[in-house]
Amino acid sequence: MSIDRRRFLASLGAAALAGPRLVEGMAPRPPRPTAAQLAWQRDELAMFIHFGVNTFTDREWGDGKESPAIFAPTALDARQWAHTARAAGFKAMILTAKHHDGFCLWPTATTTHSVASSRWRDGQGDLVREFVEACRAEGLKPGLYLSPWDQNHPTYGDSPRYTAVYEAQLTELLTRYGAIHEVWFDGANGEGPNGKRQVYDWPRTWALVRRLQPEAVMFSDAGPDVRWIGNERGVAGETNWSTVDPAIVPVPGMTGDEVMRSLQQGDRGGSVWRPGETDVSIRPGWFYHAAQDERVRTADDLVELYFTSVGRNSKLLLNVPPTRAGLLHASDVASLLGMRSKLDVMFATDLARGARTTWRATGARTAELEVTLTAPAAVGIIDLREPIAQGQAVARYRVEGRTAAGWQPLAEGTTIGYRRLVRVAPTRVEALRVVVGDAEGAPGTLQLGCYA
Ligand code: FUL
Repeated sequence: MSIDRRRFLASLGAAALAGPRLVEGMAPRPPRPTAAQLAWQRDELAMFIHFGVNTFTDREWGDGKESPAIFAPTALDARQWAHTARAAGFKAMILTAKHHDGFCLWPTATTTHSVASSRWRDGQGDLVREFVEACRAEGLKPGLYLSPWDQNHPTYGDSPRYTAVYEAQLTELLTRYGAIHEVWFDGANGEGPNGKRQVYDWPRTWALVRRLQPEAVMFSDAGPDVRWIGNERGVAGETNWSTVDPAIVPVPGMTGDEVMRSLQQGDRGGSVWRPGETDVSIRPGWFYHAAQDERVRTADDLVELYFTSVGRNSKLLLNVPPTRAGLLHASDVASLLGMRSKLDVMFATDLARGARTTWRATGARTAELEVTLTAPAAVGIIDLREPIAQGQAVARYRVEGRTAAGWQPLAEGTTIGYRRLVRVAPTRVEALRVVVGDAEGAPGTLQLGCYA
């Protein structure tokens, strides 16, 4: 789907929300996260819920011609989704309030193509409300996906008219349901029913969201708050800066090598803080298909995704699509809970607890951390963190371990950021040393944890 996603051809004319303006004569301050971006990153895990008419047509993309009557979940229970998410250690959940087919999961005044025209709950249902209430009941932060591309709405492609409809939909979603923590702007696009192509006004749309929900983070290729990681495989860049040069991806849906590189890796020295979010599905598709019941990722696969996303300074947005009944499938639930217990076991005992730690700058952009364990231990995972509230600095690091035979190199890499999980061949060490060989400005004191 990543190729289709790239077919977002509209809106290339829109200007980006620029980064901080430089006051003449002042040194630029390194970009730092807002409180909302910091909380978003620390949550680590969010669950994505793709649900809608596609669930009932067995398709990945609808065409907007579906009858609302086909939307008929028989046992829908958003609490089961939220309960599972919480039990698996997720902190947030994002629902496709509207996918590309235009079917709205809440009763909207902008179209009759919604749950109100379905048989579900006798046409009285509001899935966005049930979803948000389930999130709150389980202590999860709710987020909403509202596809810009809409194959059903007659105004689509008639740009100012559709922009007004899209804004009215956002206004409903962001004023009726209390705090919404993330607003997800997908990058896929195509032709509208009238054959015209929609030209978006992103700065205007983003400003509306900012006004209605100032604490929400907005996701898209171009942020403005968090960016797409550039693939749907669950893999953040081995190098991953949370800073970007906003001129490289000014609007969602752009293609090209430099765009993809910037999404994957961010930009060293970039003027804007825009961390990457890694979205991937637990199944081959984003929507539920019974034929994929045997192809659910295993608990081990999910642990691997944790390492290639959270462990690379990103956040994992893992899609778990409800069945036609409106429930998460037992196999998916088993993998999620399996992942949780594996992670809990893996990170149960920090072998660096109580260790003696020294941190010293060795130059303007270099430093060394030394951690002497209370007792020698076999180490297989090293957990590095930068104090990102102050920004992100480390550009190259090396980890060494002091073994019975003296200091040995264990691993090396580029960025650290919020969190870098490094797996090494289990090695018995008395002490660990992290040598920062290059940084963007002076690196802040690193934190190190280590696990068997
Ligand atoms: C893509 C969409 O086209 C897929 O259907 C899915 O919603 C994914 C998360 O984003 O761009």
